[in-house]
Amino acid sequence: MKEEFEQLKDLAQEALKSVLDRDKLEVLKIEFLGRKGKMAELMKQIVNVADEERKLIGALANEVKTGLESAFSAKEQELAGAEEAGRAEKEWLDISEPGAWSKEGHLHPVTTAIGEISDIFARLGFACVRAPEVEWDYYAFESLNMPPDHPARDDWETFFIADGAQTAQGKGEKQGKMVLTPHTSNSQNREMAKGKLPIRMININRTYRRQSDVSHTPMFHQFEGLMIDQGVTIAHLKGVLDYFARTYFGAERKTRLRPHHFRFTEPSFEIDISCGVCQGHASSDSTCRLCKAGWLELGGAGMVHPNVIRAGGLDPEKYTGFAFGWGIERTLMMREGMQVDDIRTLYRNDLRFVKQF
Ligand code: FA5
Repeated sequence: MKEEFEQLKDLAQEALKSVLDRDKLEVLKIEFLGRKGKMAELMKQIVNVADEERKLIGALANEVKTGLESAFSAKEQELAGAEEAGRAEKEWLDISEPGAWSKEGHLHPVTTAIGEISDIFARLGFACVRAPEVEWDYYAFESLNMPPDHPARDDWETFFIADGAQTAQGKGEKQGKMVLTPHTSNSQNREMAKGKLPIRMININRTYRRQSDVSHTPMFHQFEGLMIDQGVTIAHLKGVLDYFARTYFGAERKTRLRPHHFRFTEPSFEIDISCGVCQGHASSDSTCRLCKAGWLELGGAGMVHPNVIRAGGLDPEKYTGFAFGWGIERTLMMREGMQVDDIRTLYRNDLRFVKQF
């Protein structure tokens, strides 16, 4: 039996040499040292050995078993050490490396423009006010010298949202239909009716019209300026518009006032600015996708009509004033370097576009 124990020892030690991971080591350990393993099987046979040799064989068996147990535990430690070293190599952390920044959003260019425009007018003492987006016909049209069946109202291509006769019941408000306000001029009568003079206000709001093409969106923003006091003249209007154009667009951009007709101002103008896409070079011979003949219309302006001042509860003999209403998107598009040749791009939610600003 002596040889058999010696062979078992050699066999186990040979097998140990080729083991490379702890799972295989465990399997091998069970095979040799487990309860039903090779070592246990061999030890069971010691009872068959002659009495005079049994003590000797027993001692040898114990020696082989202890030797193998030590060899297995040494291998175990060796493999654990190697695993640890491998993990340290794979999982090391450079704590001096800069962290990964999370993506930061920013304001939409239209929102930024609204902030900048408000700031410029604030410097001239124009306070921000807000008139409703869902508005009574009265404030959107009638108080602005446009009676219900006046053809001029067709120009505004309005979204009507409810039958005013029903909606207004019991509310004590000025009646008429309800509309999504097609312009910010609905703030004029509301501001005058507050009776606090002089008025220098800016109303920036969303406005709605049934239009969609390269220079029109169904929802857009306007800013409305209104100044009412004694002795306000067209020279004040011109000064304010020029100050805004120079501050927002830069001294090199040109503006022009074109005679126009609005029911709520007299005289009335349209304000144009030289186009930032073609730099004002388009003419009837050379075309620009965005503008007409080098100019883009930004908005309207004029001296507030006496009927509108009267509707606001003020005396037009005593008070005069000017008003203007511009589109924010168009204003933004005309800015140096914007190069946006389709207004709808602003609202397509394409991050490749928005991230440029
Ligand atoms: C008006 O809305 C007048 N309320 C402006 C006004 C105010 C005149 C006070 C006199 C006194 P108009 O319809 O022209 O005017 O529109 C003004 C500006 O809004 C346009 O010049 C343009 O810049 C912008 N605008 C109009 N419709 C759209 C649209 N569908 N999409 C984008 N911008 C638009």
